Amino acid sequence: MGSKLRTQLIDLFSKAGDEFISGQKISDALGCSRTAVWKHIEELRNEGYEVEAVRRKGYRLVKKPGKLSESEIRFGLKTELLGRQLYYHDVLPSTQKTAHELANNGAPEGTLVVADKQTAGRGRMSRVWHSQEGNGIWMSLILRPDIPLQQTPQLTLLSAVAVVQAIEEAAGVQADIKWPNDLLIHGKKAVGILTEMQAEEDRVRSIIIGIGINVNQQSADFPQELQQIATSLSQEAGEKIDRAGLIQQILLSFEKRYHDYLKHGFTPIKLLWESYALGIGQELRARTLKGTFYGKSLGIDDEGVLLLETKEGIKKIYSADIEMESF
Ligand code: BTX
Repeated sequence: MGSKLRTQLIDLFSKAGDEFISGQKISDALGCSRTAVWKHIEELRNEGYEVEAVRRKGYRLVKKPGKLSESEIRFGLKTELLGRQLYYHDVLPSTQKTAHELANNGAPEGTLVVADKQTAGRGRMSRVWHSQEGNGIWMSLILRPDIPLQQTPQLTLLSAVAVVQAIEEAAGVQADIKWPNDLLIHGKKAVGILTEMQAEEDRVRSIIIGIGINVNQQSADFPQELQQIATSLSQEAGEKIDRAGLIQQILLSFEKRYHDYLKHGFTPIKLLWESYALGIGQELRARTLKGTFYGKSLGIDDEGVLLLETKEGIKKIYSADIEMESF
């Protein structure tokens, strides 16, 4: 099925909710014959959708498949912008890499790349991000805000807030933010966020936000070296979490926060961020490329930079790995 027709069909079902839609109505909306409608519905069924067909009433979508797929992410998506351009792949080297290529080729703001598995998932500083199939959310979002370069760290913090809120909403689990890009649950990493940008002179051309979430892994699914430091949402919630539903919730919560940000600036995000953040007022160690600094965390400044009160005075930390006694 052409992806445009599929999107239209899924949107129709999505809007209809529990109601039946007649074959005629679908064929009018899609601009194709009744036979073609039937074929498209067969294809949805092959993807794992349960579509009920009742004579004289029409069709109704009863159940979405458990597998992650483009249709499943689209079905019921409530955003206006984020995720409306969607690229889903079963396997990719890295959604981040694909999103960079799409952004270079002019992909619009809100474009989302999702993969069920990554073979070369990456973290910061070329670190490896373990991205097994079937259990995680590995996705990259393209934004094109008209902001100066030095404000881009704010979007990492905005992403963290949006994801924490979505996880709470969709999985009932409360995660904490560890500056700048980790979400921890009971001290273990469940989410990593990687913000990269493409810039021209001193303006942002695009920002690519990579979000990696351990959703349904069991401890044994992680490689040995991660088993003590990583966790998944389902381990914490005690039940399986619907990945497509969580992606939709993240996009919705992200879109709200992003609108707030473009309209009212960073202050509302900063306040939310601080309410979820770990370690403000605590002693910590920040390992940066320029050396390791010790001091008390004073939180973040208006640009999203971490402020550390060291013996030599207040130090601004732009990028670092943070360690705290209490972790
Ligand atoms: P980071 O550099 O802060 O964290 C990377 C470190 O986290 C690794 O060195 C390892 O210790 C640990 N780690 C690796 N995989 C996992 C995992 N699945 N769960 C918990 N801990 C892990 C964090 O970087 C940013 C990660 C972003 C990942 C997304 S996924 C979608 C997008 N595509 C892509 O290639 N990267 C991003």
